Amino acid sequence: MDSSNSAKVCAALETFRIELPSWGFANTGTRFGKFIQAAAATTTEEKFSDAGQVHLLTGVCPTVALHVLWDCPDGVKSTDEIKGYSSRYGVMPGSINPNLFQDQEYKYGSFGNPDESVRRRALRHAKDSIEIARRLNSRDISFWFADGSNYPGTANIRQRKQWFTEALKEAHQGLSPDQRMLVEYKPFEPAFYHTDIADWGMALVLARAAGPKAKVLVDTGHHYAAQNIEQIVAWLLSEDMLGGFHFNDRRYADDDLTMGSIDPYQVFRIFHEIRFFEWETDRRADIAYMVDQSHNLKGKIEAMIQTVTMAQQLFAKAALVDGKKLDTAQKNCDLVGAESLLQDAFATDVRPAIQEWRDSKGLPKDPMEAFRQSGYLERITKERAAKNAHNISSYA
Ligand code: PSV
Ligand code: MN
Repeated sequence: MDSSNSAKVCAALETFRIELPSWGFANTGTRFGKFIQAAAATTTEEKFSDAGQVHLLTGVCPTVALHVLWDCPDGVKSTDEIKGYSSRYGVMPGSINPNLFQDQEYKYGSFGNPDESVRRRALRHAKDSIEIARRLNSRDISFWFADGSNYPGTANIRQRKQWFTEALKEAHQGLSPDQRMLVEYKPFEPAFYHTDIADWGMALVLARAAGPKAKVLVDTGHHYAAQNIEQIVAWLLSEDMLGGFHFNDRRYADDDLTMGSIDPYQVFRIFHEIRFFEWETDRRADIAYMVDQSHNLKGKIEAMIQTVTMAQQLFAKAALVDGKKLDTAQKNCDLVGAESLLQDAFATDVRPAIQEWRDSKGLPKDPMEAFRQSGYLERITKERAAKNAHNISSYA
């Protein structure tokens, strides 16, 4: 790679940070059962410790996303403990994810539940989550709703839209000036006939209604197969409504596989749209890059390191597309020329330049190898095996 490309890769990496999900270090599974790993994290402290390892070795994951019900067992009171984990393990709390889907009360929905007392309870949880975020200095409160219905005719879709609008507006009023509300959409699962926020358009309408600090969150697994995600990204950018991403890959549904494992070109195209927007507007897009993955079979920390490494590679490749040349090719309708600019960037091996960058930061050139040599996995496997052995449970 020539030195100007190397410099582009390094400059891009300086700006790239990606947030890890606490739940990616925990035992997870499918609706058919959980596969328990001896080294999996079962406490918030262990999740911070594991996320801290990934940050130590990669240097680009300073924050960890928290899921309120799973990570803040005492709600708002958990925040002191969490601050302690944060300073002990060198990673800060990141986005705060309210849990509006797991309690029995939410069987027929949260903000969209026909029962007013359940809607109020959901709103209380949303406000508590905002307070947790405030105490932890977290900027983003990230809302995903499992609300929806399984059978035609069983839910008043327009009424539920109204309830969502009202609740999101009220939650928005509780935000501090520097906080943001992210609204995530998903067209299926666990509801299979309709979900209340099924796509980016619905999320956009609700975020606009909620208030100026609400933006849309794009989870790459939450689309129908073959949907053009980078076009959605381009539209949200042009509307100034793109707040963040949950990255994961998929083959069929919301598979939560490792980012870039199935279709790395898809992620590259997303990053390209963002870089091209930044080149054209000469301003940085304010986007929270986050991982949302469940590693059912792979070792969790290794899978996370693999994810971060892949994310850096794809971001760096996108930085190699020459905005000016692309703009000219597009204006001249030079289709092959324009497309080749993307293809050539994607085909460039950016790994040596990334290694150089890591070296210049005092980071291991190969974070995976460094992790395997570190002895961390052996230590936590010993420490956690007995606890995990008693954790066998199944959804079946
Ligand atoms: C739902 O599928 C989702 O993508 C939401 O972001 C949740 O918060 C997350 O997964 C974890 O279950
Ligand atoms: Mn998600």
